Amino acid sequence: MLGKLLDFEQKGNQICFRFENGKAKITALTDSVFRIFSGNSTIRSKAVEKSTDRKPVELKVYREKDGVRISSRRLSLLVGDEFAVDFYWADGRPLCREYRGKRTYLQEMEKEERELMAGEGHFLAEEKRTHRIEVLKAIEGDECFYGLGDKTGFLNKRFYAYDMWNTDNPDPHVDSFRALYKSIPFFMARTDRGDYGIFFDTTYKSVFDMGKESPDYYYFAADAGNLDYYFFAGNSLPEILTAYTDLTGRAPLPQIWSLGYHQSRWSYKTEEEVRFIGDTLRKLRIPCDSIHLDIDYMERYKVFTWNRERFPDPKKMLSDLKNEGFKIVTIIDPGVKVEKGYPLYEEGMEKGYFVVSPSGETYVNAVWPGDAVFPDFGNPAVRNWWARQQKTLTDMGVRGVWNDMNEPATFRGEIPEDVVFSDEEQKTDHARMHNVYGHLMAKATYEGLKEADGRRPFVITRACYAGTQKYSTAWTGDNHSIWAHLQMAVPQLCNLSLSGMPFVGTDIAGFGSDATPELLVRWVETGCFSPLFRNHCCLSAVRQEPWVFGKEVLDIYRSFVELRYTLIPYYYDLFWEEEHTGWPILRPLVFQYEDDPETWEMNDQFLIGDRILAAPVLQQGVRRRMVYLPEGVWYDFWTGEAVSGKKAFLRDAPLDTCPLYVKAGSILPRWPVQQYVGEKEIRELILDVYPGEGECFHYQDDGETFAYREGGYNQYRFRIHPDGEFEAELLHRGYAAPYETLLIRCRGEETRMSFKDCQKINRKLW
Ligand code: MIG
Repeated sequence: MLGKLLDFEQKGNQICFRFENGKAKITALTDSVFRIFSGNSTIRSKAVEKSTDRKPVELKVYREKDGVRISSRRLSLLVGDEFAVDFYWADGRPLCREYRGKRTYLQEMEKEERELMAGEGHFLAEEKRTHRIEVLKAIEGDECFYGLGDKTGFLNKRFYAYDMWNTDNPDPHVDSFRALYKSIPFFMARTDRGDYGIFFDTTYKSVFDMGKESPDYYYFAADAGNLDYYFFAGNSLPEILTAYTDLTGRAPLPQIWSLGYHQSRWSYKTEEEVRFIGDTLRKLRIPCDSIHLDIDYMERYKVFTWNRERFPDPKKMLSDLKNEGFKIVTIIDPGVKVEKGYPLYEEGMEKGYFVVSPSGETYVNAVWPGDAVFPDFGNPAVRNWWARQQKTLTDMGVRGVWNDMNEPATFRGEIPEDVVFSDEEQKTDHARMHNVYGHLMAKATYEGLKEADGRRPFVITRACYAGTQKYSTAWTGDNHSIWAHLQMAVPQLCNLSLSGMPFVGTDIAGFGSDATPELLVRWVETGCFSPLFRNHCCLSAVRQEPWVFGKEVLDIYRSFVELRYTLIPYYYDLFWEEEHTGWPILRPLVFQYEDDPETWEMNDQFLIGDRILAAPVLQQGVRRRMVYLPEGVWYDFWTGEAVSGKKAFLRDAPLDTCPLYVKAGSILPRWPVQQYVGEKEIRELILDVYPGEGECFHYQDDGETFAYREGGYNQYRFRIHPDGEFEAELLHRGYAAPYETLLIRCRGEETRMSFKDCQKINRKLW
């Protein structure tokens, strides 16, 4: 396409190339992060909001026989004809090279065969073979690919192909799906030659074929937009994720209550029902911080309204629930009902805030309220307008906003690609803005909540693009109450985590289809560890609140919600760490132990931070399972037994047990069980110490404001040494209510220590 490489010119970190048929450039962000670009530079990234101008990078650039060599201290790139870019380590070992052969297309069907198959009802993906932009990279060893957002299937994406096109498909999501609600065109490759990541920053529909078409190469491609990708080289997956999230942003520290339990259903339809849910949770002593209101709280599905027949006094209801410790989260869809006299519709029409068809009239499709129009979130004025609407919710006492249907999903077919959307000051089309529609809606919601409420916004979104983590948490949409979806939850959440989205969860016990008692139990045993911990369910499905299947299920359910509440300080520490490093909360084993090949395809175990390993039961009727522990000594969370790792073994897992292991040398900060975060004033920190060598940085603040950004937090360091010596120290004091005592639990013994004066403590524990 670009043809022969003619010449180049270096300006600081940037090298511009002239080819026979066009221009291209490569920019060094650091000595291991490079941006590869060719195209129309007026498109502004939606993922990368901060400037990519970085400190000068020491580069040597010179002509070689096969092209232009760019060497940094860590990497060496060879740029050749057709803008082929090979990445080598500085010592010459190859890391990721362009595939120079021809593509070997997958078998094509005759037109007649396609028609016959379609006639029988087979769904056939459109066959599109070549793309305007195609980057082919060689597969040269035992590459594993991770990331790519919320795709179905397993952890390792090698041999599968996906589309990046935000899609709402209510059928049960299975391995063969090419797209779901989120488009995060970023993956990491673990190879024998080192690790790297690639972020193809295009909002247009793109394709990622990770070796399905051919075992010799993988490719990413698109038909519009720029050739624009970032290459991150690293010694480890954590290093690459840090670099990727440095570029696209990190999830900010959340309000701590949002780490508690959320109860939801489509829908709690009346004030009476919402109060009943709240009362029942408290009566049965199931800790819970939040109840979610689905579309039926609105008046005929009109966003930012309340149905006053069903909810006569929402302000009073929310305030009563607040006194019981409940925060209310309300759903908001993007579609605005077409209705004369509905202020949001009228105002948006008057100001031209809705997307229009190419001939200029407002584009109408249908969603829940019937005919609806769609805010043009690419226009900053529309985002501000939408942001201001959040105040109508916060004024009622709403504490979080749940953005649904923002792919955008529509009932009368997908919005045509040529419908006119804004991209900031430019006019463009749906094809360019589709994949960022939810991202921009979440951004407007975040900013509106921040302005109206002042506290850290709590937003949940279904559709995402790369970088949405800066504004919102996400859930995996309409899963089903089937065992296959409980199994898929583990790799799906791990891959979202590896795509820069740490605050994620599935609908506990499944959305569509009907849960069984056993499925609910096993799902809460797994899902209580997801950062976003919400039980949610479809209108048409049997109820799945914790109490509906009787006492045995309820007692087990409660015990896992309680377990989560005791671990909230640990989760909060992990979010603090994530805001600084980009490391997620849920981690596949490969993230911490990539030198161990056993971890590369581990789909049924995961880590919570670096200290806890969960091996949940994911199959019906199973009462024991195989557990694999990586190197080192681990302690069985339930029995305290020490087990040495690098081996697999069978562990009993009766219905009330999720096998859990804690790494030797871990210190787990814990709190007593509360019915909601903040129910008790906690001035004592529990520290579970697991013998070995390790340290724990523990973080504490007011749990809701941005004061921490000005130093309003406490940070502690706890250490355990192999000889039993324990140390505690307050490293940073900026929050007025530090812990007064520490309760140390180790080897079955409890030791309480005064920490009143925040003096440095040294104590022998054994
Ligand atoms: O197509 O608001 O994924 O969580 O309960 C249904 C009703 C629209 C889809 C969401 C689901 C929510 C439901 N919504």
